[in-house]
Amino acid sequence: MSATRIVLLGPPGAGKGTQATALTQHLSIPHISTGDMLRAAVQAGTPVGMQAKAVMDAGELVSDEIVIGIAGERLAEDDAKKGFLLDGFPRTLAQANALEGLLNRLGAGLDRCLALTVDNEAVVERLLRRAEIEGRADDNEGTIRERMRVYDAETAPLLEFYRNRELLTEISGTGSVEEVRQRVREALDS
Ligand code: B4P
Repeated sequence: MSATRIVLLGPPGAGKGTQATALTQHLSIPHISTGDMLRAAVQAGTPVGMQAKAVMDAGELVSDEIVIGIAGERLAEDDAKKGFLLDGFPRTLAQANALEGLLNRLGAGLDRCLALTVDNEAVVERLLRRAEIEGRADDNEGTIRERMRVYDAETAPLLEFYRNRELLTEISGTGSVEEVRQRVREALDS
């Protein structure tokens, strides 16, 4: 089977992490989440984690330099040769251009960009529910709204970027986790 290389886009709380977990198990490819990698760095107290913590807690984006560095290192690992699903990366045009350059150098293009779309208020509710369960420092209402503003300003332009490359498929993220999972699979099969 040829490698499958997917970018998963969506605003905070759209269900990226949730759908990525199911999809990567289904496709047997690694799930690469820059959010998870950054949280692990914070937890471990590494220099990257120490720089990222305050930025993440405020709902802002960690610098392109740091994120491109950690994503690039992860994509160079052996298991990513069979494909990957990128969750939460790229999040800026600079990151998207860096990813394109990196994949060009590896002689490997992206196959698809899946973008989950959801209503803003539904997202706030989901993330506040997660706050009760997981207690993530960036899941409070003020920070959630800031993350949504940052998404609109910095990440939403990537929809156009991938549409222009004829890689974009938009999928409604509204409904149960299972309903969204079904839509994602149908989109990939089409
Ligand atoms: P992320 O970890 O990517 O956080 P996120 O946008 O909140 O998405 P997440 O995957 O966690 O949530 P999901 O939608 O699955 O990033 C965190 C921070 O790290 C960023 O704010 C930034 O500071 C930094 N960062 C990460 N990548 C970066 C980059 N490339 N550049 C710069 N900075 C970067 O799910 C949310 C909740 O909804 C879950 O509780 C889930 O159970 C629930 N849910 C999912 N689907 C549902 C459904 N269908 N119905 C009901 N609930 C659902």
